Amino acid sequence: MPPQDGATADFVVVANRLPVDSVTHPDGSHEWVPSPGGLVAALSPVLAQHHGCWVGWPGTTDDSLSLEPFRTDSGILLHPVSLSAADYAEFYEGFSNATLWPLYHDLIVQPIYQRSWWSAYRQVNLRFAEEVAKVASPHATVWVQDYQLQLLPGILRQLRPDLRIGFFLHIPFPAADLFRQLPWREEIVRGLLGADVIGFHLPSYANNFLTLSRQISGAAGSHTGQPDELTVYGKAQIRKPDAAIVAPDGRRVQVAAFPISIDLSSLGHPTAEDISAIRRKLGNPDTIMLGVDRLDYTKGILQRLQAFEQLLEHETLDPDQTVLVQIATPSRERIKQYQQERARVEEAVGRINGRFGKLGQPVVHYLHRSLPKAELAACYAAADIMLVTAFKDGMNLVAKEFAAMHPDGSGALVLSEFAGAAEELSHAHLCNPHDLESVKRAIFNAVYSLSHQPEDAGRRMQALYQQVHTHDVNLWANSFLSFLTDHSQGGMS
Ligand code: ADQ
Repeated sequence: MPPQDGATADFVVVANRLPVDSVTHPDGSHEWVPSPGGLVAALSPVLAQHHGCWVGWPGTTDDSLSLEPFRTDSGILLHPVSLSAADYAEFYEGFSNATLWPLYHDLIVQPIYQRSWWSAYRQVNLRFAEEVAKVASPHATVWVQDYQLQLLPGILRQLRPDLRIGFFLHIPFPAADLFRQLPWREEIVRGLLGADVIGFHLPSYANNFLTLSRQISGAAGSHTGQPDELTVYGKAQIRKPDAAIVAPDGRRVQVAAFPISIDLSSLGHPTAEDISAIRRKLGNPDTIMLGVDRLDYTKGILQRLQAFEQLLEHETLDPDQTVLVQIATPSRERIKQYQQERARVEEAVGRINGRFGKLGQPVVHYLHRSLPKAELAACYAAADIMLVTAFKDGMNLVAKEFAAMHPDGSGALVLSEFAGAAEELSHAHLCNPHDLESVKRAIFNAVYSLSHQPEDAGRRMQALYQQVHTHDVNLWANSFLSFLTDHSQGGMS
């Protein structure tokens, strides 16, 4: 991957993270290894076709490592933006994940409003914008990703008015009354309004943004007066018209919903032997339940464990015939609330196994690590019941990955009403994670349907599979990009 000095691109993706991991070999030599993900897979064809560039932080604050731009084997230019240890603490852990993350997830924990973090957020957004301004060709299309970079569209609009700019938010957008807590609310809204198109997963998030931008009038621009009925791109029913707002500089900014999905081709294809090997390792129980999450307080892992425990306690579930596998990826481990959540989850796992396990036969199998995609796919395929009990989730790709691994209609999905995915995956056993009885009922219904109503269970899972199969991440990316092309001046053709 040789450095490519001075290269520019007519399609630029900007995300907090570059799709690479830093690997240091035993001999001390260092290498950047591409890290595959749904977003990269979906955007690779467009990036390759347009000699595209990805701008982002490479995931390390070690400034001794080379931070020159380089090309991947498939020809995508990766353009690193450096973050110091202080940036990481204040911009990433602080403002992004201890201020915005809890605020945007409906205050599951209290957001911290700290002026020094805000200042770091502004500085890092400015730095990203300067790097994008360097690599974007005249009239390039720039697609900005997620809550860490909400000021970027506005700054970029000033630095490079020739660019076509799209923004997509991967997490929920909260109700205006919650958002208005944020001391820097006008600046964030103004930053977003630098884009030509602002995309959300759901119409409700888009409507929250429209309501807010109308309330913060003057600073954020005025509404066009069109009804707030939003087109949902990439969904079967398309409702028109789109909503738009007029930015303070007179541009018309489109606001629309594009529900993200998964890359079906990168999920892996576990064999029957892979699946029975997992079931064997777990003692061949009748029912395998599975949870797969970043260890985040928004995901409702603890409540899921409590519901499982109570179902064992009341003998609704048989500990000799049921196991729960919980795979929790380490996440944001230096933030206090994440440490507390991990301690509570691990305490519950220990308690449940202490109460209901036997020697060599735990009822909860808990892994605090990331699994390779192939292994994860085998777990999805081996599981009978997937538990997705998030208190709030922009979309939740895990629910879609599970559905994709059950083309034969086997299995059942328990899904929180508060995950964006519930809007499309309405054939799941929906539950309210704030109500333990509701979670227990959904788990019970899933178990009961598999054992007593196999035809109904099969119909439900097949409907889920069809939805995911026909609405993948490529549809999402293409819908967004063609909408952006149709609703802005300039940019790539
Ligand atoms: P996340 O909060 O990270 O994403 P999610 O959508 O479920 O949540 O995506 C997690 C991804 O990580 C999945 O692809 C999953 O396979 C993978 N993963 C999780 N645990 C893993 C493990 N232990 N080992 C290996 N892989 C694991 C944010 C928003 C979501 C939104 C996405 C995409 O919070 O609401 O759906 O972005 O927009």
